[in-house]
Amino acid sequence: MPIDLRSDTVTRPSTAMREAMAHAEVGDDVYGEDPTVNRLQARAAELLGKEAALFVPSGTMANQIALRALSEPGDAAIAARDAHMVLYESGGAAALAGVQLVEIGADGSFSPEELRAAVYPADDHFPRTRVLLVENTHNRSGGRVFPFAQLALVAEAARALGLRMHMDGARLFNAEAATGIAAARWAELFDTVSFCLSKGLGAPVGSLVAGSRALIERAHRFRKQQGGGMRQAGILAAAGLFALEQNVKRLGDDHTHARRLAAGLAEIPGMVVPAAPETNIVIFRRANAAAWSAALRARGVLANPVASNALRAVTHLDVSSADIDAALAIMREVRA
Ligand code: TLP
Repeated sequence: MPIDLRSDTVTRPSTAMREAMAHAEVGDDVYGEDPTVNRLQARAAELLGKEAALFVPSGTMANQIALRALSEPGDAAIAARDAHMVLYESGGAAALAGVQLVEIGADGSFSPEELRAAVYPADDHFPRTRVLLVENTHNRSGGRVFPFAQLALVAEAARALGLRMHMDGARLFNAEAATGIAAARWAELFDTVSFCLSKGLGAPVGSLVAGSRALIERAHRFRKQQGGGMRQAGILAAAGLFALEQNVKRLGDDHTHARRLAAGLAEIPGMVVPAAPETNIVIFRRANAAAWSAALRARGVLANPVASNALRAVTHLDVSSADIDAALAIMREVRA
């Protein structure tokens, strides 16, 4: 088996998780009759301190239906530079919500001043700026956490500007593990919050989006419209419930592994690790990233290039501390 550091999405369900899936009680969720989906949605709402939550197939759909629920076509939404919703959702904001995105800040965060400066004037020439999108942790900057005190100020400014707020919390529980600030406290600042079960939490499929009952009812309609109405989805929700029960508490291990990996990489000549990882993502610079990645692959270590001179390595529950040592030993040897 290769040591797969391409993403925390590559995890495979454990035997115990598969057991839970095999025994899940199921029904038709389009009729709202799947008891396991209903339990997962209630648990997610409770964890995030929201009235309701909706189970969806992917983080991308969670983000897209939340944006669609918070806006109308022709609106503008402000997002952190290089957010997943800007870079990696196939233009979904434009295609599905009809929303124009405006990027601000750096490394996943920004100030209230930067936010205010990005809002279009109230004039019929301009799109109406209606939504603020925050990604926490921020993937492309190496799993950075949005500093909580700064985010509280940003949220206050956003409210004063009449903006609605969505958090792409695909890795929200990593932010919780890194800061000790509970997911519900982060979520309190937002109208809608999504998180993924299929990344560091180790489930095969699924994300949730949470918010007020009214917003989740509206999101429910858009889930159906975008083809996300699933039937006996309890078999997947059972994996999600298992993940929330068993795998949130171990996320700190992934962060320890990421820091060890980053420290080891920083000692290899030609490698630049711009910042110590705060969570489970290490972005590092090296010339000829694609060629080096291919040479690593031949030795059984997988890490994706994210630019001509940068790579990403992500730790997760299928990577042990011995795997980190083995990966580093190979990374020291491989030249390209
Ligand atoms: N990110 C994936 C790729 O799409 C880049 C990865 O390997 O990291 N929000 C954030 C912050 C994400 O990182 C991702 C997935 C998503 C949303 C989308 O989740 P899925 O893949 O379930 O649609």
